[in-house]
Amino acid sequence: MPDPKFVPLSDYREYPVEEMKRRAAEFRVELSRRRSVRQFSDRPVPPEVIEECLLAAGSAPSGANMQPWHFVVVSDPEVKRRIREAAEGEEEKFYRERAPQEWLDALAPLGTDEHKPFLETAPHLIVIFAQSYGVTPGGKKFKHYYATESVGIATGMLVAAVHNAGLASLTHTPSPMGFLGEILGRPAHERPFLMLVVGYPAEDAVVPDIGRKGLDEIATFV
Ligand code: IYR
Repeated sequence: MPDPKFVPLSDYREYPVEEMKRRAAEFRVELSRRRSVRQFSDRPVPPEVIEECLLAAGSAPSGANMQPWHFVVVSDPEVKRRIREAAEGEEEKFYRERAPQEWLDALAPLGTDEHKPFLETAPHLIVIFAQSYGVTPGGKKFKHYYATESVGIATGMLVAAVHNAGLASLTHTPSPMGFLGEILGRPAHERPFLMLVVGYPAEDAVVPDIGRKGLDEIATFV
């Protein structure tokens, strides 16, 4: 095992307390403006923006720094069409047969159904894969620690980066999602984690009239 190597923490920045408070509040307000959008414009998005957002996501912390994620950016209309077809097939079964009434009741305020036209309208679908293990160039497998947690963090950072760039997104998880690995030809050690639909919102986009929990509901201070 090689000895650990260290470098100075040269990129850290401390802010004066007042500035720290202002930055914390401003970031909170900025992130609070994010909404999950289901009506997208087909307007193209500069590819550099997607690339920057992916690099931001890839800076997430991960178990043993294994970075157990892979992002597939789908922009090809034919591949989007196949994904929509497969997703709507699963969603139809979900809404008609699989989902218990309790789940359907919980989804009612969102007004969702099996139709997913945004999977073709939006310019990009970013399919996020989690790798439960890595493979060396020689074909040897090695375990990825906390892969799910790590990929969840990276996905959250991707959602924030996309919002910060001024684009809308939707976290979408058709269930089961195995078809994504097949359509996109991903290796066996990758499982689809989530699909992020990305683009400009449609001009007439609407969002459900739902709220967020307050601090006293989401946090306890001991
Ligand atoms: N995957 C379905 C159902 C769905 C499930 C949850 I949990 C949501 O937050 C929203 C939808 C769909 O996309 O319609």
